[in-house]
Amino acid sequence: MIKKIGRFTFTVITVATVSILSCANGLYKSNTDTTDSLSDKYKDLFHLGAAINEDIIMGRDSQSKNIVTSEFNSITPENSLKWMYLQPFPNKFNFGAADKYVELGKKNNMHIVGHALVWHNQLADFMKTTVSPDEFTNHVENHINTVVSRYKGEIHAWDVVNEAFNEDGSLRPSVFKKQMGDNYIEDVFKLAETADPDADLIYNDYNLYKPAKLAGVLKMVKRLQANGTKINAIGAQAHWRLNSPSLDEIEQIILHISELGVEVMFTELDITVLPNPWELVGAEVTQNFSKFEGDPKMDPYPKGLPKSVEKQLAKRYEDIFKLFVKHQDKISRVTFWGVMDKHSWLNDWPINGRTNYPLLFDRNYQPKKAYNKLINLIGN
Ligand code: 9MR
Repeated sequence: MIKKIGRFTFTVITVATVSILSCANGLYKSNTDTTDSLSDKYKDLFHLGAAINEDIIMGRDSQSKNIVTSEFNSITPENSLKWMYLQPFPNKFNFGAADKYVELGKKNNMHIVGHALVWHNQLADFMKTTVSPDEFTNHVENHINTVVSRYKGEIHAWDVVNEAFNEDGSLRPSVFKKQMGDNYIEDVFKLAETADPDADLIYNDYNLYKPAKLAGVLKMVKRLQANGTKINAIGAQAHWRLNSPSLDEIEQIILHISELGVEVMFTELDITVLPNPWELVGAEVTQNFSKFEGDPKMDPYPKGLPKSVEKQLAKRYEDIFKLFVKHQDKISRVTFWGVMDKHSWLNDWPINGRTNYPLLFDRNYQPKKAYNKLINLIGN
């Protein structure tokens, strides 16, 4: 028991000097005793991953990198493999960061995820201005063939298509749909399969706790299956809140997806603790919230998270993971969208410049209460 609570308590007791220095400098101390890391604890259940940014990939943030290589056994590139970075101009590929990313994963024996081949966001400008459908389709084929083949056998799983559905379950009117037609999802899954027949192929999206949206995605999966098109998993992104979605809603995602015989992945987990501007101004997602920038009501914890909220966050993570453990046979990966709070995208979305606390490691690279809850959930 002491061992379980004690990964970090243990450090404090036995190597007090080092540990005090560690905290003062904000250093993450990797595990030196025999206590398991987070991914060790969950290794028989599912992969545990983190999305990593370019500073980590390029070796400019060694403390985050130490956390990633000690605590997680899977990585996803937060931005570096998106189209606008990989192929900013027609047939001009930049593989610098992508190669380093894959090298990091291989060196540490990790489950390496590719994110994302087809997405309307962070797409190269030339794709938005290409007018002929044939030319557009050729670019998509070239992109998928070039990128997936380059990392064949090295990137184990690809987010082939990201965020293709509207909230009502209809197909988003993206440039891919416009140029390639309503069957484009199936077409690009086939291209990815041809380029690396052994890679796992994932469809990834947010808000799948909304029944109408999930229904749209499930219908697409059934169509692919009926046509013999390979699809291994649905990735539910999991950008969630302290009180929403409910555990029941999350469980429904797991049950519905697994019913189709595909794996369930929670691919972008983080939990915001900040006020939600949509509650103030309605649900219009295209709102510009810049008027809230600098408003203390919308950024209540600039100097630290109150103990009560920290506890709430830890409990929320614990409840969610209890559910994941219950359905471990259906879930193959859980990935956090980032490593430590300071670098989370949620500090700048949907309002710029706030102080958010959505992850397991704090601004000093130290594990939070939520981390301990997740470690303690699994026995030795
Ligand atoms: O975390 C990413 C952030 O750094 C980028 O600015 C943003 C641009 O849209 O994309 C973020 O990652 C997104 C992911 O690729 C797809 N699902 C939603 C994630 C959060 O926006």
